[in-house]
Amino acid sequence: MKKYKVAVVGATGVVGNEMIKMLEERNFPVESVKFLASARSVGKTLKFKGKDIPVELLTHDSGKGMDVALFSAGGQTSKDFSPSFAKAGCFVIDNSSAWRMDDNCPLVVPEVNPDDLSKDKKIIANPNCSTIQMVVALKPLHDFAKIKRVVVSTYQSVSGAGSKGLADLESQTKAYGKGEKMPAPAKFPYQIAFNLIPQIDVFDPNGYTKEEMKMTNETKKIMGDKSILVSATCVRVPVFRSHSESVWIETEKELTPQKAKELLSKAKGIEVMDDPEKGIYPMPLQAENLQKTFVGRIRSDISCANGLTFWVVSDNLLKGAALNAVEIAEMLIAKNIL
Ligand code: NAP
Ligand code: 3JN
Repeated sequence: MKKYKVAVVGATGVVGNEMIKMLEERNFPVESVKFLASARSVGKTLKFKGKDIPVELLTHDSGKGMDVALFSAGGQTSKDFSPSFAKAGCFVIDNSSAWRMDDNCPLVVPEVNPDDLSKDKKIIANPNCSTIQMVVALKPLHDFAKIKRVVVSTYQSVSGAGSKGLADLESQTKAYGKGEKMPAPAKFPYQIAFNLIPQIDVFDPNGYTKEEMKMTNETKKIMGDKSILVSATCVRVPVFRSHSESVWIETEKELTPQKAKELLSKAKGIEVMDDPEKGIYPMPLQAENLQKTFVGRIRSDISCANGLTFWVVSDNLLKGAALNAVEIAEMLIAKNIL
């Protein structure tokens, strides 16, 4: 089997760390790895399959000789450096929002739109975590009943906000437990422990946040259907890992909960956990470190015709970020593009 030279850009970050683990766990055919980050990290080493790999400084020459690079170093770094990787012939799979809405860049969830990948499109965007887990569940339902409208509320864990987000929840919870003065938040605008913050990212003039508008715009592009209407409310919750979503859809054709369960049970990447009488439904703690998207609480909306509502949970650092990126690379290989 052919093996590939793989770069991880932002290797020292929360998502970068998961990318390295996914490459290892999924036994991605690696010939060599290169771990890249900022000047702050030069001198550090990271483990790959038991070996110490030095972290190198990201430069415009870093892509030379590489086959594929997984980027998770923020939008500006991606805007600055992805083009030089692509020019060197290296495929870039970027986790930031930098390229998602660019018409020349595919925005891909392998279960939904693998055919958007092509040889000549070297920069590929990985969608936002909240979008990914939602479209994995929407796709089989859309193919059967055509979704007209989606109303979604998210319950997003602090790991979506990186290492400072994780540190805020940990330090605030510890301080509360010890009866100490609450430390000032380092990442979020307010205390997150024992609280909910109905703001993720900054507000747009239309009253939605940028995170919410990502869900609207990315869903249309991935599903290849501009007519799907999406209204999102994104909320940060005091959970370390895994995002949860309450999703409501209105379909053109009738879709019973039984049919939805059947379609979702057969869909790749999904596990239906839906037995309310036994108290079985997905929860963020149970989804942690797992590679599936879990769906439960599937029921008809009693307030309107052709309405269906359900609950979706997935590990935001895996399917929402690192796993989807590695699956895109695997799909490039399966399609003989890489
Ligand atoms: P993080 O823990 O803060 O890590 C940031 C990483 O980027 C670190 O490795 C950092 O290197 C590197 N970096 C920052 N500036 C750099 C520069 N100028 N040159 C090279 N490397 C640089 O953040 P994270 O949670 O892993 O998230 C990273 C990015 O992934 C986010 O900004 C976002 O764009 C994307 N993300 C996407 C999703 C999604 O929904 N798919 C979810 C979360 C994050 P140093 O350690 O050297 O500073
Ligand atoms: O907050 C979350 O749960 C997900 C955050 C994603 C994120 C964080 C910082 C910058 C993104 C993203 O992937 O949309 C970005 C970005 O715009 O690149």
